[in-house]
Amino acid sequence: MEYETLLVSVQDRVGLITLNRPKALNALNSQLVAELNQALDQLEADAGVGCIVITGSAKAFAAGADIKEMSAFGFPQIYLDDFFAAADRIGARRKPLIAAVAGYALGGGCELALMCDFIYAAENARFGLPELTLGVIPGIGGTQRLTHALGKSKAMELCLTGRQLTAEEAERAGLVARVLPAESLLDETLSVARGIAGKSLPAAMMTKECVNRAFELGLNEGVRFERRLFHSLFASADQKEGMNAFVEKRAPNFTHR
Ligand code: CO8
Repeated sequence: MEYETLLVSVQDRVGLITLNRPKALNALNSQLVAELNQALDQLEADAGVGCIVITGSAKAFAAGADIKEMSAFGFPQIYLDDFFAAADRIGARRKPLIAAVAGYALGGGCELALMCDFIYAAENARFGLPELTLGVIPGIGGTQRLTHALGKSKAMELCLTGRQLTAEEAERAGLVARVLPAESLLDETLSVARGIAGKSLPAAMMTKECVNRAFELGLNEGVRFERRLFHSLFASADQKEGMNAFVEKRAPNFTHR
């Protein structure tokens, strides 16, 4: 499938999506969001893909939603059209999704990274929600996901001031899983993605589901949910294979990869 705003490839069971609007620093317009969903649909439907990486350029993961596209919109049309509701589908994906962020991840770009399951950042990455500067607020989950990731005080400060976090500060605050040298960001991320894609896919997807439930359920309900999925995996060939392989001191050969 060909896209105008993305480059998409599959190698070693890893789907790689590169945001590709270099002249606009990968600003998210309606076309990019629609194509991103099409690409994710394609990769999620592909049984040969076990993990997906989203990245941008060396200068910008994405510098926000496309201000030029949005500037002329008015209410109630933007409400009637439910503008950018399609972006919510990105955060509802079931296969593991990693963001490899270099350069600017601002506004909608930061929110896109937050929709992924975890973020690896290059040393030059900058995270921020500058929407207030434009007379608006974050609109694709930023006030919620950033607050879950950082806690109230830091999230509130970032939303109210538009201050950008460096990669190092973002890692210290728990927004970013690891900071990597810019030149090895993508290779290292793809290597980690290949490791995940080599595991049992149902178990990886259930892991994602369980961790995400921690944001929605109380502790007891969350643990009960996790226990039910844990029990259900004992109906899978991969559980037998994974555990037998350990006992027999060999690498597992999973069926559902
Ligand atoms: N939208 C459209 N175009 C953009 C954007 C953007 N967000 N960011 C950069 N560009 C364009 C610039 O206009 C410029 O284009 P041109 O060459 O035609 O003038 C080109 O990209 C290069 O940008 P700069 O020349 O500005 O590059 P610099 O290196 O000088 O600066 C910055 C880089 C600091 C990243 C700067 O471009 C900037 O501040 N960009 C805007 C950042 C921003 O405010 N982002 C938030 C946008 S609002 C948002 O994301 C809301 C999300 C929620 C929507 C939900 C709807 C329901």
